[in-house]
Amino acid sequence: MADSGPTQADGHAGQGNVLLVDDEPQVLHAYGRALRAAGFHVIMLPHGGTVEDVLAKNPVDVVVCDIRLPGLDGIDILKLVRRHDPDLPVVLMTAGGELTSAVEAVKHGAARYLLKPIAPELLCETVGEVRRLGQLASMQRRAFELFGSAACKEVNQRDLGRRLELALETLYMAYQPIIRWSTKSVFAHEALVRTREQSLLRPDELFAAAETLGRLFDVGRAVRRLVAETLEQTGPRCVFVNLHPRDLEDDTLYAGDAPLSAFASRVVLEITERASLSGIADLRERLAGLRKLGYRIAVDDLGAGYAGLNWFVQLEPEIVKLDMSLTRDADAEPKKQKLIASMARLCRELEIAVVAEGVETAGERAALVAAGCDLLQGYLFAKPGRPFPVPQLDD
Ligand code: G
Ligand code: MN
Repeated sequence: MADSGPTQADGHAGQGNVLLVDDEPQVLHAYGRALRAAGFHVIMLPHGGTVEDVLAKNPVDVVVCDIRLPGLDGIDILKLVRRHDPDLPVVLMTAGGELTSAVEAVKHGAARYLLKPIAPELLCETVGEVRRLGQLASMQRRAFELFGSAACKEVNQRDLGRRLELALETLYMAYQPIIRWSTKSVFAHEALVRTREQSLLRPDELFAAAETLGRLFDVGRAVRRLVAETLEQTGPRCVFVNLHPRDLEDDTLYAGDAPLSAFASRVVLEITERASLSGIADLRERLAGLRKLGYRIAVDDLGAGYAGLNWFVQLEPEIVKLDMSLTRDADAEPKKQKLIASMARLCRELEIAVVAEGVETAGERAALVAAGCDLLQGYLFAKPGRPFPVPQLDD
């Protein structure tokens, strides 16, 4: 059918490609001519049935479309164009002042709404203008795709700063008892950092956020201040405090007037074996400084990381804490139990105290005790809680 196919009206396409849809042949040709004269390349359609096909095959910059058409009307075409390209401008034309259609047209994102008869200059000017708007829109979209993720990151970073601030404001310490099984008594408590900021509930998330923002020291200082406040209010208790390896570089840790320094003789600083100590300048002097204040040092999570002999030699820990991966199912795995027994024996010979962490079952407890571990910590006795949870010490 000759009248259902697109009619190519070749001009030089310097001004861009226009898809013109109108069911009145004279109007179609008159507007087509005007646009061509203004330098547009024009594809003319007498109805909307093939719009999708034409859009798929031709680079179209602007769609100019009558609102009243047989079959698909202007609004249908507008919706169809939006699905195809969010930035392709559509100019709708109508003979009457159909207000509802005008409102709908705007709602669906028509760029302009023109009342017929339309002066050729106004048509060309409008098409030229919306074409530029469309180009601008697609450029900004491309820019967002290219650089927007960086911008998003920046926003997230800002958001992260706010969330870390909230986390610091709502920081508190939970305490979990460490049991001396032979006397069924509490040997010490481990202080574990907690926050009410929902997005940073897990300590590893909290520390990752602090590290990203270069605020690790702020977390460490807050922890030590909170522990000091609690120690000030209680009797002679020993508390284990986790130290981020980078905290060793915080000079306030060594200050005699720092909040926790007053209680150093009651504090064991845990340094995890999961992290590296390499790169910490003057480690030996720093450790000596801590001991001079009265702190003892524990290797945390032993068996979970890569600490070698050198690490032990450097830290000379008073205490080691066996990682809970060693504790887990120790009663069901004789090899594990043997390994724990060897480690406990070596530590005894070196006069290093051993704490087995993560004890969850009576079976694990029995296996650990049989392997020579007397200091035990885990959910079996008490979960971490407000100072100070009462442990369950029944057999
Ligand atoms: O790395 P560190 O040993 O400091 O980690 C102690 C963490 O282990 C705390 O978050 C504490 O809540 C958790 N924890 C303590 N006891 C148990 C336990 O018996 N089982 C498990 N799965 N986790 C425990
Ligand atoms: Mn710990």
